[in-house]
Amino acid sequence: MSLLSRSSVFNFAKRGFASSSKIPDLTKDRYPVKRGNYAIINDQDVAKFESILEKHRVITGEETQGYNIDWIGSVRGSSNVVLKPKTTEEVSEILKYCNSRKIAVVPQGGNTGLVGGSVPVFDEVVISMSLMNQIERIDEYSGIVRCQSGVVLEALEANVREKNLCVPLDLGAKGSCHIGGNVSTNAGGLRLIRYGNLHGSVLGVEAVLANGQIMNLMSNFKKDNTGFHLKHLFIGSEGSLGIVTKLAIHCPTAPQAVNLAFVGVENYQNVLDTFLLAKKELGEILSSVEMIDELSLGCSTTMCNIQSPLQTYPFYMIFETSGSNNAHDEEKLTNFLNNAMEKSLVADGVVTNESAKMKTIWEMRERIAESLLKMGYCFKYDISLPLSHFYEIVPVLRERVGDLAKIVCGYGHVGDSNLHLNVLCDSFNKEIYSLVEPFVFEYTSKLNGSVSAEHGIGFHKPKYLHFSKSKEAIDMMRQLKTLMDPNEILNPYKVLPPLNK
Ligand code: FAD
Ligand code: 2HG
Ligand code: ZN
Repeated sequence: MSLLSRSSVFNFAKRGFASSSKIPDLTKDRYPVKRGNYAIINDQDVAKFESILEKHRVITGEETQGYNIDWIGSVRGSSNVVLKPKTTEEVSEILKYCNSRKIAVVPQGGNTGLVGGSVPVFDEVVISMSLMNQIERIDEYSGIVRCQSGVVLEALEANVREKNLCVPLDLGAKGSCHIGGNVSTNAGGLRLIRYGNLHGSVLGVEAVLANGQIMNLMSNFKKDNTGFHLKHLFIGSEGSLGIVTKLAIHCPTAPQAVNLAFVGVENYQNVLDTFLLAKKELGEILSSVEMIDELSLGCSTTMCNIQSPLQTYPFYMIFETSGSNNAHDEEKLTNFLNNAMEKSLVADGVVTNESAKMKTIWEMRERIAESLLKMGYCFKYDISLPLSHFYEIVPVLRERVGDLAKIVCGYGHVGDSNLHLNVLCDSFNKEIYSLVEPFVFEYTSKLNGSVSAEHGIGFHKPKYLHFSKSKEAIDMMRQLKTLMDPNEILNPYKVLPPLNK
C-alpha cells in the first residue's frame, strides 16, 4: 500500500503544516546543541561538488528547505547544499573531499525517519541517495537481489514481485523510504515476526567510509563465514559509520495466499492471550500481529475517513497469515477467530482475503502516524517492553501529562514486543517535553526494555542511549566511530552521546 509519495512527504499543507508559522524552530534554537568545529561551505566547495557531480545535481538555495525538515516536523537544519550522487564512485569522491576539508555531511534516504537523524542539525551537507535507485539483479532461483541503496522500498517490492519474490520488510512509509534508509535504521515494520530483522536478510553491503574508501562487503550467498561479519556495522548505524551505496538482500518467495483477521478486544490481558492462541493455532503461516488501542484507531478512522468494520473496543488486533494454500489458511484463521470468541478473548472480529477489505484494515493501522501528525505535534516513543508490562505505560503517561496533551495513545508491533507510544499536543511544548522525557526512558529501563525498538537513536535519543546500553558498549561504539570516521564528519550530533555528557 503506497501511503506516502515523495511529494506528500514534503507537502506541508497536506501534512497539516497549514502555514509557514508551523514550520518547526531551527534545531539549534529548540535544543541545547553546539556546532562542531567543521568547515563552513564556500563557493570553492560548491564548485568542487559541481565538478564531481553534474551541476544540476548540486542543489542550493530555496530548494534545500524540504531536505532540512524531518517528516514529523520535530527538527530543522539550515543546510544550503544538497548533493545527489548517482554512483558509488561519486559518493567516494564527495566524502574524500569533505573529509579533507572537515565538512560535515548527513546521508539522507527517503527522509521518513522518526528520530531526527536524516536531516542536518546545523549546516551539514545533505547527501541525498534518491538518484542511486538502480536494481542490478534479481535472481529468482536464490531469491538474492542486488541494488543501489536509494531504491524506494515500494518500487523494490514491485520489481521483485514480478519474479514471484517479496521484500522481507514492509512499513507504512514504503512509498517514500529507501531500502538503504531501511538498512541504515535496521527498520522493523509489520512483518518482522515472519521474516526476522535485516541483520538476517541483508547478505551484503557496499559502503563508503568517511575518507572515501569503498568497502565492498557484498555477498551472493546466504552462507559466508569468512572472518568478521563487518556488514552488520552498517545495519542500524544510521549513517554514522559510512554511506551505504549497495545491498544484497535475500527476498523470500511471495506468499500465494494472504488472509487477514481484524478483531476487537475488551482488555489488554485478552490481547496477550489472543496472541498466544494465534501462535499456537496459526503457527508457520502467521505473518503479522499488530495491536491498536481505541484512541489510535479513532485517529486514523476519523482523520483519514476510513470506515472500521467493527464497533468501538478498547483494543484491536490484526492477524495476518501468509501461506501457499488459500483454503487451508482461511479455514485456519476462521477457526482461530471462532475459538478466540468462544473463549471470550475476542469480542468481535472479521476475516477476509478480499484485497479491498484487507487494504482498508491495513490503512487503519498504517495511517495512524500520519493522522496524529495532522492533529498537531507528536512526541513519539518507540520502545521494546516485556509483554506482561507492554501497555501499562500508556495510562500511566496519560495521567502524568493530564490536560496538557490532546491524546496519549499506544499501538504497535505487539508480536515483537514493540510499543509505539505517542503524546499529541497542539505544538511543541517544553512543559510536556519535560514531563515525558526522561520519564519514558527511565520507565523502559526499569523494565529492562529498549529505548529504541526500531526507529533508532538519531538526534533525539543519544542522551538516553545509556538506558539501554552499558558504558562499555557505548565506549566501544565510540572507538569504532573514531576508527572509521576520525574527523566525525558523518552524521554528527546523532546516535552517540556527546563526550562531555
Ligand atoms: P531516512 O529517514 O532518510 O534516514 C534515516 C537514517 O538513516 C538517517 O540517520 C540517515 O542519515 C540514515 N541513512 C539513510 N540512508 C542512508 C544510506 N544510504 N547510508 C547511510 N545512512 C543512511 N520504521 C520502522 O522501523 N518500522 C515501521 O513500521 C515504520 N513505519 C513508519 C511509518 C511511517 C508513516 C513513517 C513516516 C515512518 C515509519 N518508520 C518505520 C520510520 C522510517 O520509515 C524508517 O526508519 C525507514 O527505515 C527510514 O528510511 P528512509 O529511507 O526514509 O531514511
Ligand atoms: C509504525 O509502526 C511506525 O506505524 C510509526 O513505526 C510509529 O508513528 C509511530 O509512532
Ligand atoms: Zn513501527
